[in-house]
Amino acid sequence: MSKTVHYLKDYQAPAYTVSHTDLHFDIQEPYTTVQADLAVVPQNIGAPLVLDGSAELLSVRINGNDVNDYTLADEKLTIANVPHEAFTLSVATRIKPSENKSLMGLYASGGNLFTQCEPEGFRKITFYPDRPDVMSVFTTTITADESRYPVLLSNGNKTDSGKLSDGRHWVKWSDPFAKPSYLFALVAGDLAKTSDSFTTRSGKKVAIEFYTAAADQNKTGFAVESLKNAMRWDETRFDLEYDLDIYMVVAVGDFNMGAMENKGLNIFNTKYVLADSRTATDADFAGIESVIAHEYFHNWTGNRVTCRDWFQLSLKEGLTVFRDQEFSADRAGMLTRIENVALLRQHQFPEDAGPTAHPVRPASYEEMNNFYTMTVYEKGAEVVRMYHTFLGEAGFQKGMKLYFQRHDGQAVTCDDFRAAMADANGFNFDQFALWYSQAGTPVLDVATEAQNNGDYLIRIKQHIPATPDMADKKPMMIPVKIALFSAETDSFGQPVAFGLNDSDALQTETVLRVTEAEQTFVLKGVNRQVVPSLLRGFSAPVHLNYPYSDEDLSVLLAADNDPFARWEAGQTLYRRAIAANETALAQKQPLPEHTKLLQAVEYVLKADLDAGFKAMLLGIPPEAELWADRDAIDPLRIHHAREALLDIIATRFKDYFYALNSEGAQHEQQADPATRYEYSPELAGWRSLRNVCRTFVLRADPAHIDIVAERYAAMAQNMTHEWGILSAVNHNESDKRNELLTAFAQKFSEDALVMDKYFMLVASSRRSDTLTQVQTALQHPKFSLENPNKARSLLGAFSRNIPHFHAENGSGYAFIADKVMEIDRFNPQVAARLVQAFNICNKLEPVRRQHMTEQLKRIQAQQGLSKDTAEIVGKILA
Ligand code: B3K
Ligand code: ZN
Repeated sequence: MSKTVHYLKDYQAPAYTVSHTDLHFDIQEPYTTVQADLAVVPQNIGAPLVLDGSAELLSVRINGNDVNDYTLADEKLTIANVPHEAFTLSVATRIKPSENKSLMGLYASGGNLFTQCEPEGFRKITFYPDRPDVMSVFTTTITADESRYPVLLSNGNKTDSGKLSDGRHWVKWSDPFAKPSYLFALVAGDLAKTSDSFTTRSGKKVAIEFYTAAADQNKTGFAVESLKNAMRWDETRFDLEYDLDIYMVVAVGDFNMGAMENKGLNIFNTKYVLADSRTATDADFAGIESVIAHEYFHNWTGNRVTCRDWFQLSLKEGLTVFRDQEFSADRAGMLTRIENVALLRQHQFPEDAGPTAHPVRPASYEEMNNFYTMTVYEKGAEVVRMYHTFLGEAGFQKGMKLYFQRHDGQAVTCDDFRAAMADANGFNFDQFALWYSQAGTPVLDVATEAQNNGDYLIRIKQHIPATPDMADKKPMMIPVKIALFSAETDSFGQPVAFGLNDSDALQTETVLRVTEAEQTFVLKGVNRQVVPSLLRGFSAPVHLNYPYSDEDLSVLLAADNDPFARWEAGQTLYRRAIAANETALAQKQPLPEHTKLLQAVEYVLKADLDAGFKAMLLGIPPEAELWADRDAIDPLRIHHAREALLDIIATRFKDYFYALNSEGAQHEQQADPATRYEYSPELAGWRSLRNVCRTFVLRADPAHIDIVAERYAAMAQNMTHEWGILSAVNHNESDKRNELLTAFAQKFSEDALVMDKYFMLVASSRRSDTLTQVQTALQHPKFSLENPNKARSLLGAFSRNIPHFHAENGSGYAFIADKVMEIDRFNPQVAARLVQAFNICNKLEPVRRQHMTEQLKRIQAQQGLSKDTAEIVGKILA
């Protein structure tokens, strides 16, 4: 296949727009025919009309007359001569949803039909200017057999319906808000409806309808409540109300990602809708709350104001992730921010340092689906958060107001957003534009100096590492939030006030505006020994280096009033300890004592802290994070160094872990029996702490599996506990572990989402026979490679299993490469995700690099490889 690269710099406004789109779907077996009538408005008179499409074309008419003079090539329909005035273009196409395994366009799942159009799925349905800056008012009529497809849904409000003589029926939907084709949706099938409603602040009653398989209807309650909470929150925090009379959510088991914000008709992966405490973990509940909110928030940030082109994806995604993060933080508390940062570091930082690194606004792409990335989403959200950090809540909201005032109903760019933030506040964000165009995680090297006159100097140097797309980078505008804490005995751990210049009042926290390659900031009136707390709240997505002593870090861990900074101090201590282990192991020396670190862990175990926070403080940085800035990586060496630290902590504090686990149990017993096992942030905190304790206990004492197995039945009232227990015993080499997992799979064999958990456990084990068990699981009657959730659970999890994926003989790489090639034949999007496990290739030590390169070349040579997978593999091998 010839490779086409799309460039941001080549953007051109559409030559033709479509003011109205009238669609007629006639659903038959096995074909669905689609009649599309477009009210086309020439913008560039005389230009050829070019439409995107890959469906089977049946006919083309203009103003009712057949058109035969067109060309059809490379998924484009070109008509050279079209009227110079507005005209009606009618296109008929035919598609076969039951054979569509790519899950883009119109496809079948469990006998029902669903669509996924973002970014370029609409062209699989009909021929259309399938680009986000063509916004059109849609009406959609669906005709189908009534017994097989009693439910027929599309965007907007239901405006008409009727029955036909032959057992067929039809429904017409009208969406009054102009939208791009990627927000189109259609659902047809036999689905159960859960109804609710929400009254907006201005008194409008909105119908809420959730559609699921009948057997799942009893699991929608939490998602419905989450939606109502999100609707209320967006009114209070952002002054944004819902605009249609109905909001529908449909759950589907076969879905390429989490969910999709189609106007008025969200389509969701079942994973982000269905939950009860017996089958979903607390983390699943939190995930549902945030994804439901995220898709709802898109109604304004994404749908009412959309993207001019796909390079601007972060305009809607970064902003909407920021909004959902803020929502979750308001609901679940301070730990949310730490979770966001941990996720960013574990997944986005490696992306930014690897072969697929790209700016928040990419400059080019081959396959747009490859750019729904951690960079566009999570780093994009950090970029939005930085505006907030510079402007404060009030200033940020002023910017949002202006953004909607200027751009409601438009398709715009990240620069338009930046301009709204700047203009509403009189703040110069010119230099800030670099956050959209420069990839790579900036590195800040910080030094401090206390002077005799009480001045405290903070010197910050920044540099942005080269990425494959760009070598030399300019200094960026970076908000660095700081505070100082006393290191003196009489005032130990107290915040220390400072002035920023002679006239300023004293303060205890400030945001330094870093703009130069090297810059010095002076804090005045600091007349004591202090420990600086830097990058509080993780005020910018950067690496920050500062020569803290272990002593300093203990001060921050114990006394900092910023939860992120406290956690970060602990993380730094862990990182150092792992590095020290690695050196010792390499030199075949005894492991270090880790005195300071173990004191810190003991402090955490004993301290009067929120249970969830304690659990988080006991979390050791994952391997993927430890690989940052390294090359010639031996993944197993780092893995063993990390494991050794975990062993030390487990052995040393075994009694604490037993005790804390019992304390958690008591806490749970004191809760109201009716809500004891239900999701709530407080109980979730205890449950996560208990699960951390269980893991350490099983590590220190593998024989404890017998007792765990006995208690298992009593604990099996709640999936968080079941999951925690099974995760803790999952690495155990005894048969008991296999028995427990098998019993779990039997108990939940009819629940697809719990079976995903089972497959994930199988694939995540450190047991020596894991690859064999994974291969066996491929044959499990409940496994299907065609189901993305299943593929991700088993293969995605295996590709993150360090000792097995990175087995020195290359067997893990060969196995995943086989599966990438197999999946690529029918679902390129899922394959292109999975193949990114190979992103680390060029940073590996030579033997593994060689193994990985061989596999990548084998994939690259596959006949008919999708452009999705080809783009990623090409970048890794480049
Ligand atoms: N906008 C969709 C993602 C579409 C992904 C296409 N590969 C979901 C979301 O971000 O809300
Ligand atoms: Zn989104």
